[in-house]
Amino acid sequence: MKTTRRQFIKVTSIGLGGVTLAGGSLSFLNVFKSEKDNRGLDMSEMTRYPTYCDICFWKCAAWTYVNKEGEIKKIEGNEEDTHCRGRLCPRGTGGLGSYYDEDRLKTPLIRVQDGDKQTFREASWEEALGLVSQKMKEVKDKYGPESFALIKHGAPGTHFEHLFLSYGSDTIAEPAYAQCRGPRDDGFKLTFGTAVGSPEPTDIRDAGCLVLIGSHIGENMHNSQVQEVSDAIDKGITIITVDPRLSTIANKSKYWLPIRPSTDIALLLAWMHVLIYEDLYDKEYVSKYTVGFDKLKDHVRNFTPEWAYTITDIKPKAIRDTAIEMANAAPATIVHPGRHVTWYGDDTQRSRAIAILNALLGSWGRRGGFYFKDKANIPDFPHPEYPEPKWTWKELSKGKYPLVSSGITNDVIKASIPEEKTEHQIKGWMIAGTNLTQSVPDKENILKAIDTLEFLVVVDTMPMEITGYADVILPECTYLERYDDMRAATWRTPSVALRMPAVEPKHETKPAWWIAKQIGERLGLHEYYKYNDYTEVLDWQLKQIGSSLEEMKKIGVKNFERNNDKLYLKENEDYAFATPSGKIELYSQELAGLGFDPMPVFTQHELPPDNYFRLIYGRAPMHTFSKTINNPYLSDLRDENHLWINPRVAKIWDLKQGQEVWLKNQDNVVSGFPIKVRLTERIRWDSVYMEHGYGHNNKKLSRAYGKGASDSEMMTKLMIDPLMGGTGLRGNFVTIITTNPHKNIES
Ligand SMILES: Nc1nc2c(c(=O)[nH]1)N[C@H]1C(S)=C(S)[C@@H](COP(=O)(O)OP(=O)(O)OC[C@H]3O[C@@H](n4cnc5c(=O)[nH]c(N)nc54)[C@H](O)[C@@H]3O)O[C@H]1N2
Ligand SMILES: Nc1nc2c(c(=O)[nH]1)N[C@H]1C(S)=C(S)[C@@H](COP(=O)(O)OP(=O)(O)OC[C@H]3O[C@@H](n4cnc5c(=O)[nH]c(N)nc54)[C@H](O)[C@@H]3O)O[C@H]1N2
Ligand code: SF4
Ligand SMILES: [Mo]
Repeated sequence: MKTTRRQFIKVTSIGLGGVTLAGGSLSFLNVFKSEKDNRGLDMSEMTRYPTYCDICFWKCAAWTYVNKEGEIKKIEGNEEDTHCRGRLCPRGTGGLGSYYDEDRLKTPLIRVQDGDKQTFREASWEEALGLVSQKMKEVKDKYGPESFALIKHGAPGTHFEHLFLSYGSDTIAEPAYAQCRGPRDDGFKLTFGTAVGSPEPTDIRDAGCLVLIGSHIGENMHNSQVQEVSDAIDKGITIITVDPRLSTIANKSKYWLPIRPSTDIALLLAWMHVLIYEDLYDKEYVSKYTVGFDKLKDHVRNFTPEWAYTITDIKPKAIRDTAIEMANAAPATIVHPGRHVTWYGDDTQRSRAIAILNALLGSWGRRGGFYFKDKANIPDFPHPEYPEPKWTWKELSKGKYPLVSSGITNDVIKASIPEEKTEHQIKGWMIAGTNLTQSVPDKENILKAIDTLEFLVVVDTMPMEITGYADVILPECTYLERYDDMRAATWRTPSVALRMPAVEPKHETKPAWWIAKQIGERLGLHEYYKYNDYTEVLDWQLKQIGSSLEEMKKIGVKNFERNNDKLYLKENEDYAFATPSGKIELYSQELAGLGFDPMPVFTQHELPPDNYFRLIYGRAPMHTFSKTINNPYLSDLRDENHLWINPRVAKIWDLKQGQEVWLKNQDNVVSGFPIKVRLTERIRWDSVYMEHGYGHNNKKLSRAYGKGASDSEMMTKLMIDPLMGGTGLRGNFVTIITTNPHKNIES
């Protein structure tokens, strides 16, 4: 087998015809508000099995319904579950499409050389697992286990993490950090001593005012969060949305502030200025719980709304009025920390500014602000200590980014390119549950790394782009066909939820726990796998917390009393925050010590050059990233994205509604596929917007191939956060091409 110069293998799949769901396509709102049985299914004929949804990371507990013929008919929210309150979002309801998708990976595949062409051939599990463990052994013997990296996301991650730690490698990274919420969690930790975490401990149900900086809740479909916002709207909450685009939630807000993209820190500083200089902040809270107030007051002295207006495009009156709204509702005011916050490279500082604003409003630890979260502590199944690796992900990033707190995908990628001459070299990758070329904006380096890796194994459910580069593809079964770890996420009250198979795995697919164990045993790590079946692990763990697998199979989700009675701070109570000073750090001594700005400052970022627009992007409500675009039911809801353009711009450019255009970015990268124009006043003139996840270029994805354009493809400029290594994605500019730039090279 040739292991260098991997060609990306595209094989046109043989279509088996779309699988249809009784009752036709899913309607977005109807599904979200669906009543049981609205498709006339005879429920008495069904058996239900508990699961928690895997279509996104909100992990709603649900029931999978299977008929007498053993067919999955529907998935419904578990009424007892706080994450979903009995209702799934459209993606969760359409989740069974991931099971029925005829394009699924079906058997292990091994790359082979056929003349000058490379292709995949089907292989038995025995052969594929043998090859993976042989390669892992080889890398361990030649370079040390640390040189085999795991890049993972989501459910399969924990199973392979255990495998890698047992094998001796903690060279582990995932896009959820440097491409998602890393800067937010690090920024809040610097300020309050606690990361925000997931789900966010925002007490929206009791909030009087909600400020959303970009966060497009409603398109960002995190279930109970959307439900709490929706209830709060009914109760008359004041929403202030800062977004260059009239998002769904901006449309429901009392104030929409269509900010010039990249200038949010100026607005945040001006809000601080108004709260402090107009005496609107929570004085008692600030004096009792914070340090550095006088320095902050000095710092924001000149950051008036008039100053911010010239930068942000937001009128001084709007800035004052919204600050007053926040103060009026405080402490039941939430300045939402956001979630995908890797925007402009100063994201930890923007998150700090958001945290500081919340501190001035006294909302951390207060009803209607942020509650103190709690969770069920599930112990690890007993195993020997993990061996101590000689180096880990930390050594790849720590010297560069002093506050890095999790593995950075881009640093793992860099350390896999010999020309980069990094101190530690990576030779093999396992990729599980992340479509790296769509989710990590470093395609050139990804391809360079892949070109020289000694071995690449991908564990996925679908023939996604990343599988095209693998030496071995291991097909995982979907979440509806497997056990996984218990869900024990943080919340107002602790809970656990079980995922169990509703049906046997289709084709030759297998669960991640099984794949990891098989590889582990081939590597001689039997001591770390002292069970025959994962049910033994789950039952043991559940028994430690007063439940059992038998009980959980019946109820699916179990709610517990809080371990700690403190949901909010008590009136005037003494409280030590987990920061170096024990206080909320408005001024960060830690940042000052590291030579960084101890309080957030505004930096002017580059604005789009003439004839270019800033490329901004967000979520399609019925899709999750790139992974659901091929889902038969969800693709039915929206199978392509559109390019939002302001009509005034369109007039100058002579663009028509629905017209196909191509994009070219500042580095002359041209989009592979066209995207249709959507003319709308809902976007500023200086930006264009598209939903992330589309523009698949693997022909094996029969529904998703060539539909819409990929935002990732246009992201060749990264704005790196010097504190923690986050990759800001919004510094890319695009111009519009109206004639097909690929015409001459198309076959
Ligand atoms: N349906 C659905 N829901 C999801 C997901 C999904 O894939 N599908 N993914 C989940 C995950 S993992 C995450 S991290 C979250 C992400 O969701 P959020 O954290 O809510 O969203 P962001 O990606 O930060 O922001 C997108 C919004 O920012 C606006 N924006 C662009 N530039 C700027 C700017 O400079 N300033 C301001 N103020 N706004 C700007 C865009 O117009 C857009 O409305 O969504 C979660 N929910
Ligand atoms: N351009 C751009 N890049 C982004 C973002 C953006 O908005 N725009 N968003 C960023 C954010 S916030 C996040 S959180 C990341 C998300 O990044 P990723 O998690 O990488 O998202 P996906 O592209 O959906 O890739 C998920 C992969 O997991 C596979 N998969 C699905 N289910 C299973 C399963 O059960 N088992 C296994 N083994 N595999 C499975 C899918 O087929 C797919 O290949 O992307 C980040 N990158
Ligand atoms: S929010 Fe939707 S997609 Fe995410 S876990 Fe819940 S039901 Fe599934
Ligand atoms: Mo994310």
